This record gives sequence, C-alpha cells and structure tokens, in this order.
Amino acid sequence: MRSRLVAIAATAAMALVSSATALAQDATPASPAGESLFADLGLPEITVTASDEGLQVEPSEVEAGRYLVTIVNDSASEEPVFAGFVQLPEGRTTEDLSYADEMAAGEATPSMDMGPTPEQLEEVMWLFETYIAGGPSTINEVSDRAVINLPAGEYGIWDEDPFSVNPAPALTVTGEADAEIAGPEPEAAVTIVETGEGGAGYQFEVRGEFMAGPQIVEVLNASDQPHFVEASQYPEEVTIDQVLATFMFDPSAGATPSPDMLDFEQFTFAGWASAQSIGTTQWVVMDFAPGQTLIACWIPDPMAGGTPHALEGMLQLFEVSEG
Ligand SMILES: [Cu+2]
Repeated sequence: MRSRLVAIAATAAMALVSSATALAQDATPASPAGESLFADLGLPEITVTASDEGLQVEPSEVEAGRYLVTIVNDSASEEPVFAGFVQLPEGRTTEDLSYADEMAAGEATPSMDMGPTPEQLEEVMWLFETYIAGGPSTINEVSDRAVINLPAGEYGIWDEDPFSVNPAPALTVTGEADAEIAGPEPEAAVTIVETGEGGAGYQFEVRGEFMAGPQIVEVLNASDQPHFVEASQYPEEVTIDQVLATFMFDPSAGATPSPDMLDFEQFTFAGWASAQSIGTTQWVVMDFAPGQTLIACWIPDPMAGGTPHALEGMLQLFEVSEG
C-alpha cells in the first residue's frame, strides 16, 4: 500500500524508497499533545482539519503575519496527514496542488511506485519557484503544530504531495505584498540550516545541539531549492552506509539482503517540517530519544536529473544528547 510518505518520496522521483512505507506505517495516530511549546507566544492561529472529505482550513482568510498552525486528524484513516502552505502564483489554482480533480474525472491515479514521470515532474516545477511556508503534520504527537510566516497572497494548503488525492483548500492572506512579517518569534533550542546551491551540495547544518525530549527547532532554508525535514530514529546505533544500503535494497531484483540491513519497522519519527521555499523560516517541535537522529529530505533536484536531495547529502546522522 502506498503511504503518504512514499508518495512524497516518490514525488522525489526515485524508485529506491519504497521501503520507506514502513516508516509511515510506524507513525502513531495524532493525539492531543498537551501544552504546546508555542502556547505562550500569543500568535494568531490557523487550524487545518483533515476529515474523510479532505482538508479544511479555519479561518479561510487572514491578515499577513506569523501564525501558529495546528493540524487535527478527524478522518477515519490513521495515515499521517500534512498541511503545507503554498502560495499560488498567477494562473495557478488549488487544483494544481492535488490530484483530486483528476481522480473525480475518472483519470487513473498516477503510479508513483517508480516515481513520477518526467512529464509529471515538469508539471510540478512551479513549486520550485513559488513561496512555500511549511506547516505541521500528524506524523507524530509533537509535529501537529508549526509556526509559519504568511505574506499576502492566495494560498492552497496541500498534503505535501501534488499527486495526493486529498483536495487542497484555499486560504486568502490579505495585506501589502512585500510587507515585513511581524510577530513574536519562538525561541528555538536548535536551528537547522538548509544549505547548498546550483544542484549540488545540499546539506543540513545544525546550530546548537539536539537534546532528548521535546524542543523547538527553527528551520531556515538558506539554499536555492525547497526542502522538508524528516527526523527519524532507530533503536540502535547505525551508519549512513547501513541506512543507504537499506533504502537502496530492491527485493524485486532478487538480491540477498545483507545481514546488517536495517528493519524499517523499527524507525520512529522524531519530527517533521513540511516543505518550505528558499529564504523561509519555520518553527516546529521535535521530540528525541537520546542517541542518534537521521535527518533527511527526499525532494528531487531538477538540476541533477531528479536525484533526491538525500542522495546529494541531505541524509545525515546527528547525535542527540541526554539533555
Ligand atoms: Cu531538499
């Protein structure tokens, strides 16, 4: 079964992460996360609710500014849901952010098992140019809130995947187009800076130190392509070679798995920051166990033939201290 995460990974134009299904299947359903680390900021709020009919946003018109966004999963599905805020440039509509209309018209669901076709990738290239603010997900209990900056414009709220069958609701953000975003700024324990440019060298730089327990993580995209942040943990010490060997393993090729391959069932999510465009900052909460965390982005690099950023360097292990 194709999961949301695989959809994202597959949007990343690669065949090698079908095994990531297990990652998403491991995700726990959303539950009330208790007092949010963002609660004291007094930021205006936006709530996105996932139901069996798709995503809804409340309110659907706001003034430009910094917002605390919460996602609630009221649908029957326990699959993780995402709420990424994508600005719609002239000529684009919310229909460009999902495959819902194609599904309604009876057109076949794109098969993402081998990644999108070059034509499908071409269709989503505008997403590399537009403003994307990031947003929360129900991938674990602490990722359901994010603080994002919303400059004026028309937005669609997507499920992190232009080929998702969930329709994207619309949000109007009023105000001066180029006005500075004002509002209290969350105090982050750690900053993840996304670097790299020109189709090479994409990496995460971590300023500060990941500590055990829930903490605010600031994510700054200082590169020239959009990125998301997927933070996961494995119960024992691993190496990047092991992670790569596991991702790259293709059972259909008839190869014998190596004994030190990892068991994807054992990965858990520590955090998530939805895709965000160049120059943007968002704040999320991540919750780590002591040990290591794997940080990855699987968005395809159109300047490198669709190679996912993870294989260009955005697949890194960082230490998590006891706190
Ligand atoms: Cu990336």
